[in-house]
Amino acid sequence: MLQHIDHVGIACRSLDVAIERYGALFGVTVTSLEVNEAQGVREAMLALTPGQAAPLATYIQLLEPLADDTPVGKFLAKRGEGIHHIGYAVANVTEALATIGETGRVRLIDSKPRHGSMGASIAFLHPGDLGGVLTELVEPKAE
Ligand code: MC0
Repeated sequence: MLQHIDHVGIACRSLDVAIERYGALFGVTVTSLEVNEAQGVREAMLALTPGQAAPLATYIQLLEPLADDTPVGKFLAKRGEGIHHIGYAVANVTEALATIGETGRVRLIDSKPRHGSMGASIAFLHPGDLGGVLTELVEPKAE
């Protein structure tokens, strides 16, 4: 079901500082910069495999909260900067949610897909049922 790591989400206080750091250290550049009001973030996607077709690409996703009372804002207050979640690519997020939901072993934060980075359809699974790892299913936008 899980095809590859689509992205690693990293919570940061300043997106600009984090983008500069990753560029200076690793030479990675911003593929996409977006504000996602529903998720409460300003975010940058930095491709590790530039040139790959979207379904195969892997990204570092830098996340800056839009406010303190957002998921990333609360995470920063409790834990500080660091890895916030892992996003796995799936072929069909609706089907993946249904299959995982049927197990009854994990709380589905999203029962239906939501809008994610770069036009992807996404859904989150609760970290409390996944060994403390906030897990995101990502169906990348078809090319
Ligand atoms: C919270 N917890 C985490 C966590 N965030 N554990 C691991 N990783 C995280 N990122 C833990 C807390 O430490 C706490 O554990 C418990 O979950 C409850 O935390 P809370 O601070 O009271 O927060 P809640 O319960 O209000 O919300 C937690 C929850 C939420 C994971 C349900 O953050 C959520 O819905 N996240 C999914 C959406 C999201 O993260 N959006 C931002 C990225 P203890 O042990 O103290 O009880 S948007 C994005 O990434 C998009 C745009 C994209 O990829 O395309």
